Amino acid sequence: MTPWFDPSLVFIGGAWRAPACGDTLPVINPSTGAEIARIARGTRADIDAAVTAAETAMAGEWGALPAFARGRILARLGQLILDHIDPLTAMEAADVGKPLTQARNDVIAMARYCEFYAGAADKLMGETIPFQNGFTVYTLREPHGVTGHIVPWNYPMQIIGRSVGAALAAGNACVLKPAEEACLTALAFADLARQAGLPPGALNVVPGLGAEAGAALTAHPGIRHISFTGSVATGRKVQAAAAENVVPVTLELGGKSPQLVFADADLDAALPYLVNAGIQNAGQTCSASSRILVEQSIYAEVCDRMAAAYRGLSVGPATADLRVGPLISARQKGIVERYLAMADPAHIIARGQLAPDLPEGGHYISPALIAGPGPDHVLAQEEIFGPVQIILPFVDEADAIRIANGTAYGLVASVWSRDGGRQMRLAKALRAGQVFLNNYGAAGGVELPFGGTGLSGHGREKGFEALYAMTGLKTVAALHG
Ligand code: TXE
Repeated sequence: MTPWFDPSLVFIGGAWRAPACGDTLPVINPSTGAEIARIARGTRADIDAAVTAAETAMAGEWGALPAFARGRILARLGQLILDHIDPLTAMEAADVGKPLTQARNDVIAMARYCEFYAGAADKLMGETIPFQNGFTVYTLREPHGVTGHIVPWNYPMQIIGRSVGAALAAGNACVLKPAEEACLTALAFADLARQAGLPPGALNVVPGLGAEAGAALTAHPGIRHISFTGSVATGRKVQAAAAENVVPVTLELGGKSPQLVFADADLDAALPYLVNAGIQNAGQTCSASSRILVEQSIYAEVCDRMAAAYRGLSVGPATADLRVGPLISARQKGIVERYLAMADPAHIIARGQLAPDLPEGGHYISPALIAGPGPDHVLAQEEIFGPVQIILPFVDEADAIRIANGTAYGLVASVWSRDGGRQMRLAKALRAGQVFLNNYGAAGGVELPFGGTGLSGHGREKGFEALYAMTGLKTVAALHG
C-alpha cells in the first residue's frame, strides 16, 4: 500500500506543500502496529493559509460557478473514487484496520455521497411566500462561505463524503482536518478532487493533532460553519469555540443505540442485524447497536442464539478480511479493556475467536457479549466503542421504551416486531434521530437524514437536510405596489 501522492504534505489552494512547522506524524497500521507512512503535522499557520485559500476560492472561480457545474465536478469525483476503488480500499484497510470488504464498502459509500450531492446541487431551491398585496417575497439558499470539517478515524471516507460532499454541493469552500490516526484517504480525496477539476482552494486538507490543527480550525474567525463528528468531550470544546464566533455547528457524537426485540419478531431475520450492528468496524461505529433489549419470554433464546453467533466471529488483520479487524490504536484497546474489566466475568456469555498467529503489534480484542448487568450499569449506559454488546430483558412495551430511552444518548434505535401498531407507537416514542423498523441502519442510507439528540449531538447530516444545513436562508421582500 503506497499512496500515489506524498502523504507528508498538506493540500492548500489546490497544491501540495510542506506543513509550516516542518514536522510529521506517524501513520500506524492497526493490524500490525507498524509505521507505514508519515503525515503532516499541520498547525495554526497551515489552518490560516487554508482558510485564506478557501476565502479566495469563494471570491473567485469557485464562488462564480453555477450550481450545475458544481454538480458536474462532484459527479466526476464520484467516478474517480470508483475508478480508484482498489488502492483506496487497500489504503483504508491499512490505515483504519478495516477488513477489506468493509473498507471497500466505505469507498463505494463515499462515491455514493458524491453522486447524491452531484445530483442535488442544482435542486437546492428557495420558495416564494404569499404576503401582503404589493409585495413579492422569496427566499434564497446561500452558502455559508468557508466551512470547517473535523472528521474522526472510524469512517473517514463515509464522513468526508457526507460532510464535504454536501458543503461543496451547496457552494461552500471547505477546510478539512482529518483525524491524526487515519488521514490517508482524506488526502487521496483531495487529490482526486483536484483531478476532477475542483478549482483551487475549494477544498483544503490539513492533517494534524486535534489540540493544534483542530482547535485552530474551530477557533478561526473565517470559518462560518463547523461540522464535527467525534467524542462528546471534544464536541463540547468545538461547540464552545463556535459560540465564540457565533457560528452554527453540526455535532455527531455517537451513542448507545438499542435494538428492541419483541416476542412476535422474525428472529431469523433479526439475528444477523442484532450481531452485525454491534461488531461492524470492531464496534467503532457511532451508530453501533451496543444494547439489545429483548422481551422476557424470548430472552433466553436470543441470548443463546447471539452467543452462538459470537462464538463464530473471527478476529484478524484487515487483509485477512474476517468479520472483525483490530481496534484503531493501543489507546482505544485500553479503553475497551477497562470497560470489560467492569463486567462480572459470569455475565460475559460468549467471546469471538482471535485468529491464530496474529501480528504481535496489532490492537486485537475478541468481541464480548454480556448478559446480566441492569440497564443502569455503566456498561449499559456509556459508549464503549469496541465489539461489546449488552443484552437486557424487558417485560412489556412501556418497560422497553423506558430502558431504550434511559441513557443520555439518542442516535439510532430499531424495533423488531410484526405488530404494525406497535411499530408506529415505538417510532414516535423512541428518543433517537433515526428509527428502523425490522432492519438496522438501512445499509448506510446516503439519502436518509442522520443525527442525534441529547449527548449524541444536534443537526442533521446526509440527504437534503445536510444541504440545508450547509446554507443560510435569505428572505427577499420586494414592495412594488
Ligand atoms: O475522539 P476525538 P477520539 C468517541 C469514542 C472514542 C472516543 C475518543 O467513544 O472512544 O470518542 O476518540 C479532533 N478541537 N468517538 O479521542 O478527540 C481529532 O483530531 C478540535 C465517537 O479519537 O473527539 C479528530 O479529528 N478538534 C465518534 C476528531 O476531533 C479536535 C468517532 C475526533 O477526535 C480537538 C470517534 C479539539 N480540541 C470517537 N481535539 C463518533 N461519533 O462516531 C480532538 N479533535
